[in-house]
Amino acid sequence: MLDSNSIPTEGNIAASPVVIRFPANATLQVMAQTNAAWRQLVEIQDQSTGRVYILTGQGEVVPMNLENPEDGDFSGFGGSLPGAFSLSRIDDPNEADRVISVVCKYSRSEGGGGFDDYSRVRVRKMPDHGGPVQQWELGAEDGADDDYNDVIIHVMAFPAGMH
Ligand SMILES: [Ca+2]
Repeated sequence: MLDSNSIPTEGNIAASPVVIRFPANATLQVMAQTNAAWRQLVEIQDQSTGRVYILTGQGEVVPMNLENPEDGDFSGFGGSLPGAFSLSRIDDPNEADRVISVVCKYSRSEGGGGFDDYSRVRVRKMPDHGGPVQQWELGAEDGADDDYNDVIIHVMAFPAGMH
């Protein structure tokens, strides 16, 4: 397990799950797309709420589909963008941090299911230039060509007051 607080800003390659830690009072926006011939699946677990978000997709430059939006705790922004959703902030003052874990899998089968293989994931903490928004980019590689874009996940944490 890789904690994003302990990695440098340049690319790190990790096995799943990748862990991202951000302030609990931030709203989180997640955007995901595929660039892959094989079907891709992303499991994002919000360790504060226990909720798990399942994204699937396949093809070149295709926004991933959130399979279980009924399970979400969403804020009002971001949900109208293809491949994007936003998690509401936590107002509990005792919770300083919030953690999500991300697992990327893929399937070589043509039918449904069969997500038996784990991708490698490269994580970049994007420079914040002293600003309040924290950003991460995750690139998953399913082993076909080492370009680390089979899934691209962009995570942004907006501090309270910005949304
Ligand atoms: Ca690839």
